[in-house]
Amino acid sequence: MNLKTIQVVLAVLMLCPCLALAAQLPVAEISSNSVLKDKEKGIIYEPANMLDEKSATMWVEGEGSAGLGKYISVKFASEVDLSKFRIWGGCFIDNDFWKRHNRVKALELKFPDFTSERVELKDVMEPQLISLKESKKVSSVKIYLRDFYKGSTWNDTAITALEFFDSKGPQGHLEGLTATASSHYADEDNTYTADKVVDGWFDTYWVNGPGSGADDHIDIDLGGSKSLSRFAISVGNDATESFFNGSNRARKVKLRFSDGSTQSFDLNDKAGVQEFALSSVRASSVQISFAGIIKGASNSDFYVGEVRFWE
Ligand SMILES: [Ca+2]
Ligand SMILES: [Ca+2]
Repeated sequence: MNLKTIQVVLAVLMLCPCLALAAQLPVAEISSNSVLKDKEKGIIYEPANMLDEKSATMWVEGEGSAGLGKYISVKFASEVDLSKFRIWGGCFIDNDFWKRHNRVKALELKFPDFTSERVELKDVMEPQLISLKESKKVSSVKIYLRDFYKGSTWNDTAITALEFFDSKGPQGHLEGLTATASSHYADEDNTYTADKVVDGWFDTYWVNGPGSGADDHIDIDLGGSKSLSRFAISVGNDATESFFNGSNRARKVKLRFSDGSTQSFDLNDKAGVQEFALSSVRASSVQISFAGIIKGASNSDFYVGEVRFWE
């Protein structure tokens, strides 16, 4: 196991505490026989980018063509019951970039027992959950690019994220949450609105409006009454260490649940997602506020990348 492989496994394990319960299948190694390298910008569009839960990182095939016939090779940590996979086909930075790149139209999954299955994707900027005709007991799979929707600018086919599941998945953190906030940093493109804390990407952020963040709150609608057991949050701009230190963070996070109860947690002043076990509580919404604000070195913008809840 090389260092990169270990990093991928660790990243997946840290992001998915639910793994012990299966549902999402841990990937031990991901590679491709075609990778785009932008030497000028020093960017490698490597396959591990599909596992990092970031919208601005992706795998891109490195051919002059659209890369048809090239493949992604996935090795699981053990033998798994592969039943479904979820794919973010194309470049998910924003709608403009999504249209400019090729999108995936058809894939062929080849299994170690020499069987295969072709699947078709819609041309929509949304994750697509694909169920296999029958679940396969495998420790690896190869995924071939078979067809594409043509981008308006670049003949590059991108995949931003991939997830694999057994028949029980997806069964991780709650999905389909909505969020509003007491304020947000206003720019033309609505880059920093509250919905960014529940969009699944660690590299998209809610940023507060005026003030340090101490007077702000985020309201999460859970989409129904849920029995909550666990909570995770990513506070601060974690794009780089200097961005992280440059902006405001917080020492404490407080959750006020729709039943009126509250729970507070101490935050470490470090980039990345932090997880907490909740005292069991049933709620349909949660208001999140912050205390113990740490001043940024270069600005007083308060960032939150993601908020997650588990039943
Ligand atoms: Ca990514
Ligand atoms: Ca986000």
